[in-house]
Amino acid sequence: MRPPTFAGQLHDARTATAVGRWLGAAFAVCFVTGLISHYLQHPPAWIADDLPTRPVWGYRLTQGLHVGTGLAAIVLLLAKLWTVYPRLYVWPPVRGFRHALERISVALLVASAVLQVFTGLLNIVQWYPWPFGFIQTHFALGWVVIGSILLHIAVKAPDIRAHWRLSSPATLALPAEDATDRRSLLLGIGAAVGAVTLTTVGQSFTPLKVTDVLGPRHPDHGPMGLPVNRTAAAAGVRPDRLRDWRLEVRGPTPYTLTLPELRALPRHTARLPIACVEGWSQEAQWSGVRVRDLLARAGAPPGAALRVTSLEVSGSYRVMEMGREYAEDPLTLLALELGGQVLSLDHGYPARIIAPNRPGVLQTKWVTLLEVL
Ligand SMILES: Nc1nc2c(c(=O)[nH]1)N[C@H]1C(S)=C(S)[C@@H](COP(=O)(O)O)O[C@H]1N2
Ligand SMILES: [Mo]
Repeated sequence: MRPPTFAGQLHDARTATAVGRWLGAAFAVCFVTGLISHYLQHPPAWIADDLPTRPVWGYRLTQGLHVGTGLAAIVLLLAKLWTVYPRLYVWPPVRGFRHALERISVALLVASAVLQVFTGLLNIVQWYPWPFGFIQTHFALGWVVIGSILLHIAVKAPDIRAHWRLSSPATLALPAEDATDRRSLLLGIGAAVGAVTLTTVGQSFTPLKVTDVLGPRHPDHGPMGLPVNRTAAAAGVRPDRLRDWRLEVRGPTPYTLTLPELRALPRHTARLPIACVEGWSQEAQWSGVRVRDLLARAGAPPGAALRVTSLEVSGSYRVMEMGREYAEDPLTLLALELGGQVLSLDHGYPARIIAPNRPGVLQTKWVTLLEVL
């Protein structure tokens, strides 16, 4: 078999370097913000009590960046694969041990990066056409991707260095007429990244919400002007199950409150965002009872952590644990109202948690039990 020849001139090291550094930057931001997200949502025991509750919009920013750079990486990855795909036809396919290792590392990088960005994309539209759990796989694969990128950079360092600058001798040695085509290609890729970003970033960056036409969520669309990730119906929370709702608080001096009793307690108001791990976020005004007041009334010792249980029948977010920093924070509320109105059933009526700088999945709705830990 004879390898095909390629008429296109832009499958060279200069183009690969130019696209590769944007892709590398996108993956780097995506990886770091992904780690932040993971450790806020699943903190190891030794940091669970010391997570930062400020800035209140911290998770909103990092998760917006995570999904934004992940979407940009899809475009950049496709462009980069187009640039380098003629290498698939290199003949002979393996020239020796070192070359074989290099090709295996590229195969690992391509496979893990493609799988990572596309499963991430399907996750933000909540479509899971695979048998494995998304969160653990996405987390593990993140390490594989970042490791294989570092390996790739190390292996390609001489090429990258030689083509880093337009004025590098190796770049100047390339045919001059390609420079114009390359500029057009890079402009096209930039325009595509810009278009993807502009049409989706408004789902968390609300100043651009008017251009959010392709984001899975619009920050204003939903009951009470706020999106809903999982409705009461989807969570199996039926209105008739709420008729004799009570808040039970377990601690050294346990107690139970009816809804009128809970409503009679001192109220506080906080402007805090809900920032979903799937990328959308929106700020809102919440009012309710401070969690730390509820814990103090149960005789909780200072610095106690908390377990919160929803009356949702089943689901991964039925039970949530909250470390000391959140439990003590004056902005952490058992919210009863949103925007001055009683919570709707989909937003967690009669009571839901809202805490600063926390992933949306931990803002438990339909709360019925608090346990001092
Ligand atoms: N009990 C319970 N609480 C929950 C969820 C859930 O599935 N069950 N979903 C969470 C998720 S993923 C998000 S993003 C927020 C969204 O809150 P909202 O629907 O009021 O906007 O609720 C959180 N609280
Ligand atoms: Mo979410």
